[in-house]
Amino acid sequence: MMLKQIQLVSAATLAFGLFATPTQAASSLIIDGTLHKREGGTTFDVWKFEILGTGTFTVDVAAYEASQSNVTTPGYFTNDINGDGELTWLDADTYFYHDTGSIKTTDAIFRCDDVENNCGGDTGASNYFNDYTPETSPLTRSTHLQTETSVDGSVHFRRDPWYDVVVNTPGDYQFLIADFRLDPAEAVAGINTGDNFSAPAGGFVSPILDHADYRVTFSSTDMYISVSGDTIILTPVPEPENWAMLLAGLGFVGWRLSNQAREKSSLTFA
Ligand SMILES: [Ca+2]
Ligand SMILES: [Ca+2]
Ligand SMILES: [Ca+2]
Ligand SMILES: [Ca+2]
Repeated sequence: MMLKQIQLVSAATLAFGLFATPTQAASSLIIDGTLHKREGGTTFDVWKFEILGTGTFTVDVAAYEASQSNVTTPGYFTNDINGDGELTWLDADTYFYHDTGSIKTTDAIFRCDDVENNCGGDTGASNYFNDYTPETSPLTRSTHLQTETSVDGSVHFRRDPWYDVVVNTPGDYQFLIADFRLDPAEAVAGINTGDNFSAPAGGFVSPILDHADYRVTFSSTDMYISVSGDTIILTPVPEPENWAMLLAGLGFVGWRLSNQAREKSSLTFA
């Protein structure tokens, strides 16, 4: 079951902020979800991405709700991310695919598993699929660094992917989130084969092993982010000169509406 929570700025505030300082424009979207243990493996979630122009956005995953399994280990820390009173362990692994109506191995674009691990490597070229490289990929990603401080409440954030995506080619894509590792063949088959949620070695009574929660924060400074059902929509923020035209157009519409209202009221009261 997927739950969506949208952080919205009022249109008036956003328009004013953009007009005053276009480079400060910010939009973000938080999605929550739960993966489940099934016979043969674990489930994964697919979120569709409708990207309507070029730009950049950030993907920040929070999934681990405890820093480690043993409450007696120094540095033990928890964060009940979704506030459901449970602590679960999901070693999130994420992918972008083309969206051609289903999941095919030939649609896979790239993988990002952790912060600075399986998300670019030294050359930035690893974990791209189908012969894509950072130079040719329709979406290019670069991982944030372990030296950076978590900004989304990740307690084991090295294991929670955190990366920036450059949209080189707008289009329809799919964002897949899974536990540990979801090979393209497993994605096609619809089950993360042989997978278990990271079972704690000790310290927890009755650990939760049949499901695990995640939260992903998408943010952008040059694109609006919205969600409709399981489709996330990214729309480029208009350039400042286009804003002037847009606002002029809105002014014209407002003038027409007020004129119409005046005409209507004069008809009503004539
Ligand atoms: Ca994170
Ligand atoms: Ca929880
Ligand atoms: Ca991971
Ligand atoms: Ca697997």
